[in-house]
Amino acid sequence: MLSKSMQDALNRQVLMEAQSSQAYLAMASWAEIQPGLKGVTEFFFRHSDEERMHMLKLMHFINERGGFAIIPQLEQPTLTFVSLKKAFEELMKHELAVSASINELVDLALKEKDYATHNFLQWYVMEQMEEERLGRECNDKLEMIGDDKSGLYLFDRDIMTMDAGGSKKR
Ligand code: OFO
Repeated sequence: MLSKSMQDALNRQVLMEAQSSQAYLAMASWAEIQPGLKGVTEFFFRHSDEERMHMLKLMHFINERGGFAIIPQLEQPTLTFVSLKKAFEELMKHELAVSASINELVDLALKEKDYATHNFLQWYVMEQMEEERLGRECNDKLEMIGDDKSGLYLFDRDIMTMDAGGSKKR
């Protein structure tokens, strides 16, 4: 059985994953109307779906452990970006905030000696490591590319084969 404090904290994470999904959905819609960003568009759509899956996984866990998963109200995410680089910088900032939030949940689980939740959260710890790695890789490449159009062309092509968040692990 989840404690009230753990249940509330997990529900805050449900909100965070839902916000992540919305944020990447907005990036996908923006990318879709930019010329030549087909690969990036697919990447963001896929990433948005993965965040929704992260949210659902949390919801099932909360409900299965005697709690009640709350469907959160969402804020409108950023809709437009001055450049692809800015969109990926935002993605990276977002992922770092999610990692910090997961770490706080792990802390709380340990403090409460809630080992089942602690064990459940390890999947998210690994997932965030992967997402941070991927975010950093994209940001580094875009930094290198700058305004070079052929570099952007290759980035868009390559991102189609990059793992958008460890989907192989599921
Ligand atoms: Fe849910 O993994 Fe990113 O945010």
